[in-house]
Amino acid sequence: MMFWNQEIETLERGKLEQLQLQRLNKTLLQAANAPFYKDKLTDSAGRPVQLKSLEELAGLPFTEKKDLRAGFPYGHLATPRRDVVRVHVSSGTTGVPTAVYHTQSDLDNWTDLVARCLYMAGMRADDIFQNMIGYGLFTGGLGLHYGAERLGAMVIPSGVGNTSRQLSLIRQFAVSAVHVIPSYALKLLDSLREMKLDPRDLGLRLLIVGAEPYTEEARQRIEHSYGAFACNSYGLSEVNGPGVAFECPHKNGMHLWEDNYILEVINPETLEPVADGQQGELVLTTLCRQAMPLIRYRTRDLCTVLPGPCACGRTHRRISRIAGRTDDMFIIKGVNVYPMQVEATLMGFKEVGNDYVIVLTNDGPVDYMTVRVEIAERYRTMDSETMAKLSQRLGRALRDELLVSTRVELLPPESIPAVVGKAVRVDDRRKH
Ligand code: ADP
Ligand code: K
Ligand code: ZN
Repeated sequence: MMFWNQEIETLERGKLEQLQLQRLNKTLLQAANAPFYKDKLTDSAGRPVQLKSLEELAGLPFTEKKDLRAGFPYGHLATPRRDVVRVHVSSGTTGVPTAVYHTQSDLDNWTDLVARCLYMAGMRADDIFQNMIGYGLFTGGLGLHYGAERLGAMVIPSGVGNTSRQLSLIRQFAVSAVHVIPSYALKLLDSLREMKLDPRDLGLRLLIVGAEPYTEEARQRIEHSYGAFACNSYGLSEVNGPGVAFECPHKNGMHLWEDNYILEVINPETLEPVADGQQGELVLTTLCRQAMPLIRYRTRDLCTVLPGPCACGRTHRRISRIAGRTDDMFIIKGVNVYPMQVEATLMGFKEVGNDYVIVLTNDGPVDYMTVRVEIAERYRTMDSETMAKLSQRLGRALRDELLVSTRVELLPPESIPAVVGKAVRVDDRRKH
């Protein structure tokens, strides 16, 4: 058996779209119970908005992160409070928090989606799965936890931190699959080396890697180092968390589950749809949620829809790796730069180690970009002349890719301190 739910995963496009329309209209009725959508989803005569075709969705307004903030805490809740059994709250470090609510049926559905993803990636009931990711308000922990349990795998809820404990658990229980964020999967390689352990000897066969942007180059490094399939996992709390889009073993983009979400890709400036294959902002409409349906939610994540069918037989369309978030972009000397462009260049060099940070500074009106990057352990003893040449080569490669001159500062392995949770790629110290 290749599928968790063959009928849904391979549903013929026409039928899938019929199902979407039917679920969309149900969602519109449900959403209208939320204070935020009440007026937006009723016409002038007070009748609920219902659509005759999926194309008509483009006529409805977007929902944005700032709307969720403005509505905090209950503005987007579409069920009576007594039906809610879980809430996830965003960190709020960048401003007002946002809350996302789930009924029991929402949680069951989310769990089933995650199980579908994991099954697609090759996880089975005989796998031993270590969930090395934050539990609690962050959705990555509980989301993967329940999904893997549903599938029947044995779950070790190790959470984040305490690297030596994590590694002992992996070895003691002969763990076969883990869930990690990419920056930690790379950092872990340094710890393994220090402990004189070969990452391949851990015996992992599957790494579920997601929660933050990373490049194909970083994935290949992870796969090669651990000798395992590093499967890309995408999701966001606002529309559940993990389980939105996931790679199949063909590794050609992530299937986005269109029985649960309607996907659009728009130009973030004009808000017009872009063609398949062109990069834009992913916009999602939920189709199965009760407590907190979202209509045309602007994710701020940039990707493309990949044209053509996938050899695995699933009919749900695929999105590319996320190129970055619209809010990760920085402007330097008038040029727009995404951290992932820097990562893609760096990770292409075998001399480059496992962590980097982009530092932005200024001298009056002139901005400078410095890429501080660790060198790989086996090049630690490089002489100063070779070092200078390497930093020149990196500088040139970055300039060719970004069209901005960049200073490169080479650091010994492990000099950039580890952070708990998602990596911070840009340190903007500019004062204007
Ligand atoms: P926060 O917004 O606080 O980071 P979330 O946990 O909801 O909280 O994070 C979701 C975001 O993480 C996505 O919108 C996306 O930017 C990023 N993300 C998640 N998975 C991936 C992935 N596989 N590739 C790139 N970015 C990802
Ligand atoms: K089991
Ligand atoms: Zn596929």
